[in-house]
Amino acid sequence: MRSGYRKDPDLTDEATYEGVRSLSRRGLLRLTAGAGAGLAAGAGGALAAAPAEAAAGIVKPLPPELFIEHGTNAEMRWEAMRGQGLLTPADRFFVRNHVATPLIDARTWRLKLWGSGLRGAPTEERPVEFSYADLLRLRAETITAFIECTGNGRGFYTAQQGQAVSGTPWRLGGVGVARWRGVRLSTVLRLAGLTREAVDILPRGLDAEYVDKGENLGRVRRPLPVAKAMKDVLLAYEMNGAPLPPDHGHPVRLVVPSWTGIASIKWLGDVQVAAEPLFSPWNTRFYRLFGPGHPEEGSAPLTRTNVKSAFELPWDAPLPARAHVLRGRSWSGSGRIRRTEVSVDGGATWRPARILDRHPNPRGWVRWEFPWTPRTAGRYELLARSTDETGASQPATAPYNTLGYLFGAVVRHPVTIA
Ligand SMILES: Nc1nc2c(c(=O)[nH]1)N[C@H]1C(S)=C(S)[C@@H](COP(=O)(O)O)O[C@H]1N2
Ligand SMILES: [Mo]
Repeated sequence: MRSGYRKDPDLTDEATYEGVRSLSRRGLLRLTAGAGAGLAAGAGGALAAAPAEAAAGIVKPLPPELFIEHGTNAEMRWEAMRGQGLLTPADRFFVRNHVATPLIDARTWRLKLWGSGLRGAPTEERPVEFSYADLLRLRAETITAFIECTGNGRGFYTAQQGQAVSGTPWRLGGVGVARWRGVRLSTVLRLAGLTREAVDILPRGLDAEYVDKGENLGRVRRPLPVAKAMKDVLLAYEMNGAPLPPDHGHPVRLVVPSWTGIASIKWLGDVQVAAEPLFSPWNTRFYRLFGPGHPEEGSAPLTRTNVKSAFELPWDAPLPARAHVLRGRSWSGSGRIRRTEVSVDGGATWRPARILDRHPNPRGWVRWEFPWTPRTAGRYELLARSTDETGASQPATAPYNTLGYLFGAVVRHPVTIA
């Protein structure tokens, strides 16, 4: 996103703020009608297609050829990206739900901002409010960015390193890249009267309260520094050119580029803005590194994701003994991928893959390919490792942490040549 920050009117001025925010009645009706029509097609279609016994709390269909179900979550099978363009279509984008997808009516939905970091310190009971139509009326921005779960690859701590960790044992399908359209969070924060004293915000979802081992932790919410909030965060209402689907945060979610997925709060309901640091279980008890080598209270809260690479192949793929072009993708929360290498002999020798995207998106992934003609039948392990623009690469082993976050080691992908 380009910075349009300075050109905006002085929105800390009350009159300007009201002028920009309030809609003419005609404009409001037009926007609401448009949004309503889009929603009927989007949400209604997904609901109608969902089988009655759909996985716990997920609205969209989860055909087994596209997804692996993990309780309230669904992981994308990597072969589902084969033949796709840069974007992950919504029908195969992974879903990570702490509880269940709520169905929210965009016409009555309001985004509420409150707290000591806003001018006049509006309270939670009397917040600054924005309707869906208000947001549609503000200048739209589009970004292409991945969202990746912090636990993506967690299953390999156990499968590859023999270590016990807690949490969903994802393979590498807890990631997707979409084109998100919405309003910059910075615009809305400034309209709401952000002060210089504000340091943290706390966006909170409208999904049900999360109960962890019998303890009610309240609704999903995770503090975000104001500095990141003002930099490149989007209040997204569209995904890949369609209204945000229910499972991905309808009507509005945050998209926090390059940061761990939990930052991108779905079904956004309210945002506390504070002049002091904020805490929730999602930046104290979860989403830090715990275990040997880490302080008792854990590492600093996790922010950027690490480098990963995946083949667009089924796990344990049976392949005929002939010429193949292996394809895959690599991504990093620290910027562009510069180099990808592949090994077809279990890591003994490596050769460069051909990067297919000439101008890699620092917030997305790159596609690559590698020709391979296996001569003998049997089981092989395919490995891919990448290096990003900061020089960060993928080690052979991921440093252990009890919650199994940030598995950035090279994954050994089994295939059988028949
Ligand atoms: N309100 C709310 N927001 C949420 C979550 C959630 O359970 N509730 N899960 C988070 C996590 S852990 C991830 S990885 C991403 C997943 O986004 P997706 O389901 O659209 O792929 O959403 C984040 N936002
Ligand atoms: Mo996540």
